[in-house]
Amino acid sequence: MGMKMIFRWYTKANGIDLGYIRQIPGVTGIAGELPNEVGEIWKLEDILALKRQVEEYGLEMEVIESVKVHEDIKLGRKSRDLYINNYIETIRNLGKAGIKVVCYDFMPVFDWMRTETERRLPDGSTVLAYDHEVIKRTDPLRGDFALCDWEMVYSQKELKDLIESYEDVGQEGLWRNLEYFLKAVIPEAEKAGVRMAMHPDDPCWPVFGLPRIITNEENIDRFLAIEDSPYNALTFCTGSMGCTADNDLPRLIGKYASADRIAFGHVRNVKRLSGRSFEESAHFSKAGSLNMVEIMKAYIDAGYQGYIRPDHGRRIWGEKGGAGYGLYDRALGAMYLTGIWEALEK
Ligand SMILES: [Mn+2]
Repeated sequence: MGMKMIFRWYTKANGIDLGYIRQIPGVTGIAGELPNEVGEIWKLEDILALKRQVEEYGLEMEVIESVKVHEDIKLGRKSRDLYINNYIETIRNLGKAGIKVVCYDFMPVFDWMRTETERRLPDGSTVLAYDHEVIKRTDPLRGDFALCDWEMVYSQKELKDLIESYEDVGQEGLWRNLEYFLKAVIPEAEKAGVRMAMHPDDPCWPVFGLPRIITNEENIDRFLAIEDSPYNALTFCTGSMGCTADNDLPRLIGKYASADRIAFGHVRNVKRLSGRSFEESAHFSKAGSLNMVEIMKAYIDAGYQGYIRPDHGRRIWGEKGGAGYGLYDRALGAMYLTGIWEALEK
């Protein structure tokens, strides 16, 4: 197999046992993280300690997901240079520890956005869901914000200040701030041997009037052209890009993987509902709107050698905690994707 199947693993006291992850056939490593505050430098010794912990279970840690970008960078505030320097220092340390790929995103304020974390499907499992009508009638500035965990990340005042700051930045301002970030970081990432892998916006359109730019082919082309280097790459997420039928996923995977601009693939299904609403689903093609065989075939046809992981799973078999990131359904997803890959390859 040319690609490496990995599994996202959170550094939590009560997180998923690495010993369980190694029991999923075909999974050779994890995408790891450190619990640092956004903007802090990741210390080399901490990264190495985490890597050793993972390797004790016979698993690799060559991918980090994610190193978050400080809001001051996205907003283009004066303090951004300090945070960009810290970011570069983190990338250098990750490179020294043998990390090959860093997943990150450039979404203002919220990264993923859903309106429910426990929508029950007919089979009794629960999934994350996004109801566009709920988003349209929600105004986070009015204080009626009660969406999926974010109210625990920001206070009402912080949220208000942030959202108002982005009104001045706008879509083109966000592009300029991304360009400033990439011009500084990509040459250093290249020296460090670390591929920066941008995750698309999830969902791939603006929410609450906040700008979002990594959403479609035109914008991804624009993003990749800012620094024309394999180190300025994508985490191609089929679940995020697949929120709209406008994105032709197999064609885009073929295009970007052939050009060596995909460093990491998040492969999962999503079920598109009416309007812009959607719910997450099992990885199985029939469970959602995406053709997973065509998606995996696009990777194989492009000769893809990078990392792939199953993405969000349902909550099944009585599992608690970690919305989207339990063990069981993601393990089924990994196995299903590996099966498609093997069948196509043989
Ligand atoms: Mn993803």
